[in-house]
Amino acid sequence: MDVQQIDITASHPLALPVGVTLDRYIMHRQTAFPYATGELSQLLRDIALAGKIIHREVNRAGLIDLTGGMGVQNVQGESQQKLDMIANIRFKRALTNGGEACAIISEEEEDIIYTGNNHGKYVVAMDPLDGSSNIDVNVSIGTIFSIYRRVTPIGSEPTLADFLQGGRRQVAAGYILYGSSTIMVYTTGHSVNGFTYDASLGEYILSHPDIHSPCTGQIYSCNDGNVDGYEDGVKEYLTDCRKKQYTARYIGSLVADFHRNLLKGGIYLYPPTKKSPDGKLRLLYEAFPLAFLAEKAGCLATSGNQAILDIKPSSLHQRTPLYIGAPVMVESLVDMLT
Ligand code: FDP
Repeated sequence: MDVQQIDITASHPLALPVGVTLDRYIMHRQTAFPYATGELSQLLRDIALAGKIIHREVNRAGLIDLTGGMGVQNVQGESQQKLDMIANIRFKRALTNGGEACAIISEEEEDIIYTGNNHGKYVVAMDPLDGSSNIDVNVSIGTIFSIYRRVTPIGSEPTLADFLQGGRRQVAAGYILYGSSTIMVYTTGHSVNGFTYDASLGEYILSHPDIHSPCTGQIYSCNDGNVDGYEDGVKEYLTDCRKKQYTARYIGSLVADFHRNLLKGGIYLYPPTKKSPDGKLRLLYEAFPLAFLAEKAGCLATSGNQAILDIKPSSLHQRTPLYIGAPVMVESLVDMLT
């Protein structure tokens, strides 16, 4: 039988490279810093691994009875969904087994979670699965994480002080969005990069290198049902957006709304409301990580009277108003606040 020879050169479609994997990227970045020990790299890999497991669970949730509530409330007084609990367990396990995190705080638990790795140099604040109200209806949800180098001595038991350092002390922050595809976006304080998960390979592939957000945009994102309770400046800003015929887009999953606006240019607003006079979103594991990442991508994040990253945290589950997105839009909103 004649075997036909196919000439597969490097430019042939069959020979195209799959791209840079997250592991390779992390390793490459690590070698750029001569004193890097690899512990932060390992921590990021642990988070990415837990993200793969959540991706799997989210994708089959409707098939294996993972939708719906647990019938209990979390520390925030919100009803806990099965996937919330599963994500919490997965992340705790990945970070505990990975060995680099000495403690974790999570939206799902009131107190500090001690991993037992007292020799670990890092602490992690996280919302394992954000956007719970979207879980049962196949709408995008996400994980948000924030990493600090501990301030207590290595070998000792971590304390509250390790978590209340302030947003500018984060060494890395990011999110994993489980959407039409799963993407992990993070920064270690330099560039912001996005890695799309290829489930057939089991690898995240660099798909959004060096993200720079547009300096302005035409999308505004807030819960319109709450507008009556917003302060006058916010109402005025929204009226202005409507006059300019901007586009209203609100998924109700912070990660998804943030990600869209980061790429397309826009502003996300969660002002104080009658129900949540201090704002709804949590400072340590929602606002801080997204603000850190936003600033590195050229955006701004404010509570209305100060930069989110300048807020001095005082408790683990503290809330804050949040206005985050394209700098021109955030600045013009702030100008209208009294
Ligand atoms: P959820 O309560 O569904 O977990 O983090 C809280 C959050 O979602 C954000 O993801 C989302 O942007 C916001 O709350 C939605 O709140 P509203 O339903 O009040 O708009």
